[in-house]
Amino acid sequence: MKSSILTCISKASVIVVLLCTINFVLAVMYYMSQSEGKATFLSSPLSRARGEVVTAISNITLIENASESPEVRNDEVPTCLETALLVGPLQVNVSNPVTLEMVQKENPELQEGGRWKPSDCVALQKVAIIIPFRHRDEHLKLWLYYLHPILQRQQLDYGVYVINQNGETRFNRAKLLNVGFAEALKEYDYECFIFSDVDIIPMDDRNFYKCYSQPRHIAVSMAKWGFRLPYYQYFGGVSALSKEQYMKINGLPNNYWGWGGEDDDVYNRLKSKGMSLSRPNGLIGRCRMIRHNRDSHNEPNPQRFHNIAHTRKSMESDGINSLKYQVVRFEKNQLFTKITVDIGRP
Ligand code: UDH
Ligand code: MN
Repeated sequence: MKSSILTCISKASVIVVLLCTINFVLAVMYYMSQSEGKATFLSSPLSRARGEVVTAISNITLIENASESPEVRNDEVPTCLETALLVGPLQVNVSNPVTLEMVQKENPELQEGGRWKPSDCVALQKVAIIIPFRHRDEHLKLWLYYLHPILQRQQLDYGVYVINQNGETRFNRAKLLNVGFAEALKEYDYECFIFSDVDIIPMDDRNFYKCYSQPRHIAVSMAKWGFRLPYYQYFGGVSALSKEQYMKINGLPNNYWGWGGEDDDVYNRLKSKGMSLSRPNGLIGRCRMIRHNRDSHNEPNPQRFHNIAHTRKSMESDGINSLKYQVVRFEKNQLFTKITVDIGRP
């Protein structure tokens, strides 16, 4: 009985050993077949393609890494932070004379024609500053002296256009401004237009020379009116219109010869197209106007009251769509572009 049990156990062990051996052989065969499959897979076109994808990804990664290095980051220029360089209230002393050489020296980065834009960030807006002009060289020097540094602190991509009325015919401020709009657009893709008298200087650099969702009145608070508006509808002195706002009102009127009324006409145009005014507050909006006598050939225009009463009708046919002029001289210096223009006579 005992020996038959032993025989049974030894038979069972032989079977177990046999099974183990078979299992081992099968496992080895399976492993080999797997590694062969892997080898085939790696050498297949698909595996090469994958290899390339991997390479491509590692290239992209390399590029991304490279973009984090300072050299390449310069290509991804950030938008300017608009308040970064502002100083707030400014001392404006217009009784100290300045020279163009002084202005030039203090603004070495200006490009020909009075152009400038920030070098380390993308400007807030492309702004053309249009100044109606005749025989005001002393005022222009002061304007350039004060405004260039302000416009640079406001980080605008800007150009200064002085539109000089040729000859001694009666002055026409608004028509000169229309010429400035047309001429500036021939040069650059400006999106905002500042129409500024040559004798008004802002006293706070937080008063942006840029455009807003509504037409912007900039010279809102002047000493000569006790630092308040002369009347609520006043839109004179310095104002800003985007290209779209300007086109919507058919530009400015061409038929105001002599002093006065053209700014009220623009206000009427804006109102008739359903726009409202945007303004800085009375503190930030403080401006200094250089004192002066009335110029010759710019007497108050007696027709202005009649014209203002008919803006709604006249604006359709009088404006940028009817502008005619002849450029007499086109000059560029470091501080501004001067366009001398024949705008005809009344
Ligand atoms: N402008 C010129 N030359 C002229 C006339 C006007 O350049 O001969 C331009 C200049 O940009 C000026 C703007 O047009 O800033 C407006 O004209 P203005 O300065 O004569 O207008 P303002 O409302 O005149 O300042 C008010 C008359 C001042 C008389 C005050 C007498 N005490
Ligand atoms: Mn003036």
